[in-house]
Amino acid sequence: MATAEPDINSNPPQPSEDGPEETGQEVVSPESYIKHPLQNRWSLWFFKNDKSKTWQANLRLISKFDTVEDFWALYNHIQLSSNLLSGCDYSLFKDGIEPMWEDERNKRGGRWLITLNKQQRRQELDRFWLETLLCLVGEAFDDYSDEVCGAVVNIRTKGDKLAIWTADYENRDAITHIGYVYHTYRESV
Ligand code: MGP
Repeated sequence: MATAEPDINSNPPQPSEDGPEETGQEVVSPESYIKHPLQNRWSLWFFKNDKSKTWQANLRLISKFDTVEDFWALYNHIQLSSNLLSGCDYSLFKDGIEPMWEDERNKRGGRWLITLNKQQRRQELDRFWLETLLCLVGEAFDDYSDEVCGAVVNIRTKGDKLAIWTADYENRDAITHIGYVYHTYRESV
């Protein structure tokens, strides 16, 4: 797990009237320097449609993270989906699962797909994608979160798409629950 080191030397604490004068040391709560771990480590991938290359060769791993802070650092650093060129994708998958049908964990899987109309790119795409990301990293699917492999946003001229990829097309309870939570989460935010 990645954790931040407390920077104890750069700003030595000064004894104060109400502080612990005896030792000259300030007690720093771990909350202020330990990052908040996520249940899973996640990988963010980027796809750029270069027709001279194969589909797989156009896929690039951007970064991995496993803490709340590193998720936001990455999210705030990259372009919003609505600023990407048509033909591009972002994919967020659990570490160890590649964002493609061929991966062992996806082979028997399916997806919940949301198709957007052209106006929704400007008005809703970025919010929907952020909500999708938060559902994943926040493990919003209760007992069925293990059945989630990842999520994809496709930026397309014909209409953008968002999807959550699930692991087993035969696991009816899991698929229904994941679809229900995904739908109600988006409706409620
Ligand atoms: P797409 O990017 O999922 O959707 O698939 P798009 O561009 O909206 O096209 P449509 O077919 O849904 O209308 C486009 C193409 O990319 C596919 O037909 C495949 O050739 C290729 N492709 C997409 N995915 C997700 C995969 C994958 O997982 N593995 C491989 N090998 N090719 C893929």
